Amino acid sequence: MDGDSSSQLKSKFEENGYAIIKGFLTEDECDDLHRECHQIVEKMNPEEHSTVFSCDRQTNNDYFMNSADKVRFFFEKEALDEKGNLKVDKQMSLNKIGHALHVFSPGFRRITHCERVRNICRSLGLQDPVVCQSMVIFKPPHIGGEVNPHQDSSYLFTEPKRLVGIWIALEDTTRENSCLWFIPGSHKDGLAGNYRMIINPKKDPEVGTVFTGEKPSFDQSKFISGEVNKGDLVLIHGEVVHRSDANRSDKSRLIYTFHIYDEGVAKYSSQNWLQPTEANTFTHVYTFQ
Ligand SMILES: O=C(O)CCC(=O)C(=O)O
Repeated sequence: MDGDSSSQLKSKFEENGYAIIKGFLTEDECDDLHRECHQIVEKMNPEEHSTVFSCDRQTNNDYFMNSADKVRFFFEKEALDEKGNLKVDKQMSLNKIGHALHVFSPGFRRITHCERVRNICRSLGLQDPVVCQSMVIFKPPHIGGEVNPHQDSSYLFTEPKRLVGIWIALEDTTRENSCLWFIPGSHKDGLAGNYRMIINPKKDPEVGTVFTGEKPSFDQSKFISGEVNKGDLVLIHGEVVHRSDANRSDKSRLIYTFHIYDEGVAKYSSQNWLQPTEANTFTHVYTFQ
């Protein structure tokens, strides 16, 4: 990235709370990650992983809470029958996999720590960017669930707030197959209602997290769509309000995303649901090999 485009990226990001980098990955790189993902799912035995991910009722159990240093599987609600058995092909059944692909899956590990990502972090002026989690989000055809309006800092809080999401389209992403939607500039208002998901202070294996603060509601008329092509990257500020719709189309919408905070200036909250473990999956972008 040259000097000019790098300062333009920073100013767009600071103005809108998100910014799109066209053609970040090549077609081949997207296809390689797609294949890797397919292989991971092929090896999965669905009976061992019957956990649904829902964004209103955050998945709360140990399977989710202990996924910081693993590659775990979370199903779409509509992929399972009332007994928890799969109703669809397993390749079309998942909401997401997470949260340590950036360490344990070679292609995702390589892309997360490549020079292009380092250059983006430098352009944003990040001193010591650390990846704390990574996910593939599937949005399978017909049953891909919606993601309600939210701010990422509600889930991965740092003090001061210094969280950035990196979201990469591995397929074309349109209104039809559920692109992201943003309220431009909403990051400037901070964390609405101080709404946060934190570890349940009362130990309970069934209720791993609770919400604090006031649940915000956001003006639906202010959202604008962020349609992108295969290989494009979207930078997401930790406080920008964003969402995506359910995917009722017959097209899939595969993306890879990871979250970075700046450990050079910010402290990661010990109340966040996802915590560093001995597996050292909080990786430093500038030095991790
Ligand atoms: O990929 C999506 O549809 C939503 C992703 C998102 O909102 C997030 O990762 O914060």
